[in-house]
Amino acid sequence: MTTSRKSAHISAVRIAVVLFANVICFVSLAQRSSAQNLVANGDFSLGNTSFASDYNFTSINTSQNQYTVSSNPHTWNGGFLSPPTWVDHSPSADNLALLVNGSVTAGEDVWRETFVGLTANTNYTLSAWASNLAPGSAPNPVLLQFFVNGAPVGSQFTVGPGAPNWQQFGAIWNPGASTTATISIRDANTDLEPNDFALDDISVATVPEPSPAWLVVVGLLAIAPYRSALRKSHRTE
Ligand SMILES: [Ca+2]
Ligand SMILES: [Ca+2]
Repeated sequence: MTTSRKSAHISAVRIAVVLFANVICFVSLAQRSSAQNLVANGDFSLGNTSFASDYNFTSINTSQNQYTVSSNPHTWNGGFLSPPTWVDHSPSADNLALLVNGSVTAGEDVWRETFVGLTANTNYTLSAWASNLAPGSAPNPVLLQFFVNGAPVGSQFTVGPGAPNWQQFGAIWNPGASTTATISIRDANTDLEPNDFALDDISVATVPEPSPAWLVVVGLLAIAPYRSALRKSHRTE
């Protein structure tokens, strides 16, 4: 093999590897986004139903450890933002989200749902979006994390400053041999101020593996630049 042909060969292999990685990533993300969300009321469009909480539901916020489901944080607590400055995360027209004044007691579930009929030994993506309800939360951030049957999964997520500032957090979790689980979200910040946040678009969904048919297509796409470069190097020798 000549030096120029070796160079073309190496370049083509590099392109193929990068292309293969990109296509695999695209297929994986597309399949994740199309997986069915098992959460009954993840976007809160149904209101205060189909989930549980250790917090107290109120129509007006008077203290910590309270929540509501609303489209307008300002009507719940006069210190919070109102639309159109603050809107929920879902594209639906109801604009409802879970609004929370963080608890001063550690270990309380902000949101909780029990799932049955899970597929054993299968990876699930646990995901949610969070936003501060009042600006200026940077020095004392909300600290969110998923829990399964009371045990933490993934890592603790620090909600960044500002509002509205919808940010996604989550974890990959596998139930092992079990087909039931109680999944919850907790806030590890137990301070009074500000520690006020919203949750929206909570999702529990399987992470499907790419199918063999997809892998064949991906493989053909990946080796196409290599075959093209090799043909060119043959012609120029
Ligand atoms: Ca929503
Ligand atoms: Ca608070």
